[in-house]
Formats: sequence, structure tokens, C-alpha cells
Amino acid sequence: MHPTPLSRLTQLATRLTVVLVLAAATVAVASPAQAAGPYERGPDPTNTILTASRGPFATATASVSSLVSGFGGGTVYYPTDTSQGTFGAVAISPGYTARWSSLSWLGPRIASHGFVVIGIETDSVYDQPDSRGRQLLAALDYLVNDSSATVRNRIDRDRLAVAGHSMGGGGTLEAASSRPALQAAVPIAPWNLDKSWSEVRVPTLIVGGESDSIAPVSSHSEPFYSSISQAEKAYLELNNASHFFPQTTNTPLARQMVAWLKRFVDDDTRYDQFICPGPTRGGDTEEYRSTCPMS
Ligand code: 856
Repeated sequence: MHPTPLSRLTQLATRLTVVLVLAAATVAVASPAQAAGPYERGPDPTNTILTASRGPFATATASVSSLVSGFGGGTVYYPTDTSQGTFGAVAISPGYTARWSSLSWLGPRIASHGFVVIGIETDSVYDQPDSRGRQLLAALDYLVNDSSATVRNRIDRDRLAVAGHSMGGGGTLEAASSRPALQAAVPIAPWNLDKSWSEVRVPTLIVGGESDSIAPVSSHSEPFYSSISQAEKAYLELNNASHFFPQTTNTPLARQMVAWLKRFVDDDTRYDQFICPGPTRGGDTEEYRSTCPMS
């Protein structure tokens, strides 16, 4: 007997259901949790790992001569592990009248999470933010083009970032403004006469100190943060912190900075949990804002 049109339709619907159920089961088996991105490095993050004095990677250092062109030399910190692919790199500038030694705790701290870090000396300790911005970019160019093979071969030239303190933080904004291909920027207690950074397209974390009287957050970090409209951004204000908070080991700064670099230089969404919604007010945190959600 020939099937009626109605029973034929029922048969097709049953077959379609079987196919859909099998397809769903296949997807569930093939993706147990979340596919790891190609630039993820290191173990799943925890608050303990991010607040420890060192991350999971052993590091070594290399010094950079003051005779290089475009900046004043400095120190490179790099992960020694060559088994997990290349790393992103970040250049960090100190502030007015200061040397890299004023921030040097950040070198091994950040490198040990799987980044190549160059802490720079500026040509003159009196250089202004625009000059510091150019010197940060020259230091990144040095890393990818002119550093020793040991350093150079560890770096992924397309995954670069900048950071700095005070006028170095002002320079960080200048560098982000002039090189939108950067993957992340972290101005720390930034100082700059230019208050508008609406052109910035680089994901930017600004960290300010509540009690900073040299670069008050009301006339520096806060307007800088508010002016950014074309990039992911976050603002952390540290409770009772002076202008000089980054010049001694500062755990909330390191935690938030590493999370930001991981998320945007390594595209590592495992760190979203530290950025979005991020720290809540209380303890070290005076205020936190960000353009949640990220992913
Ligand atoms: C540590 C930036 C008018 O500007 C200032 O007085 C001023 C002072 C210091 C800094 C800075 O970069 O401090 C970082 O040296 C601006």
C-alpha cells in the first residue's frame, strides 16, 4: 500500500528529529567545555595565582644598552619555557625624573605569567608624555626587530602592549593613540595635559590612586577613562593610594594588569572573571568600572 501524504510527512519528521538529536549529541561530545584559544598560556587562572609574588613561568633577564636608538635602553624579562609557543610583549615606562628601577618589581611579576617585558629607561628622565609614548613604541620595535635571538624568537610580533607610570602612563595613552594595532594599554596613575583620548582603539585599563595629588584622578585618570569611546576599557581606583603606589609591590595593580594583558594580548577569556564584573568596592578597591561584558 502507498503511504498517504500525511504518514509520509510523519516519517520525514521522525527522521529529521533523529538527525537533530544525533547532531546535538556530537557537538556535546566534541566540545567538553570551551575550546582553548591559540594564544592561551599557562594554567587556568585563580585569585591565588594572580596575587602571588610570581606567576607560573620561570623567567630570565637580558639588559639593553643605552646606545640603542629611540629610547634609553633598559631590562628585558622573558619566560624561559620554549615549549608553549611564542609570547606577547609589553613595554613599560617609568615617570618623570624616575628610572626603570622605580617599577622594576613589575618585570618578573608580569613576565612570570607568560609575557616578554621590557622595562625602559628614557633618553632623558625629564622627557614628557609624547616623547615617552614614542620611546615605548621604539622599545617594542627593538624587541621584535633588533633584540637578541633568545628574546626575539620568543615574541609574537602581532601581540604587543604598553604601560607606564605617571608621565609614562601619559605616554602609554600617546602610544595607544598613535598605534591602534597594539593589543592592550595600561596607564598607571597617568599624567597628561591632553584630557581627551576619544581616538584610542586599544583596550585600555587605567589604574589610579584615590589620594594622588600629583595626577589627581579627578583631572587625569577619570577624564581619560571617560573620553575613551572606541575601545574596551576598565578603571580601577585604589583606596587611599598616593601617586607613588606603583613604586612598591602592589598586589591589586599586578592582579588587574596581568588579567587585562591575558585577556587582550592573549585573547584568553579565562580571565574575563577578573575583569567583568571585576573587583567590588571595599578593601583596596575604591572604585571599579568597565565596559562589561567582554566576550
Ligand atoms: C614619578 C608627573 C606638573 O607635573 C608634575 O609635577 C609631575 C610630577 C611627577 C610626575 C611623574 O611622572 O611622577 C612619577 O617620578 C608630573
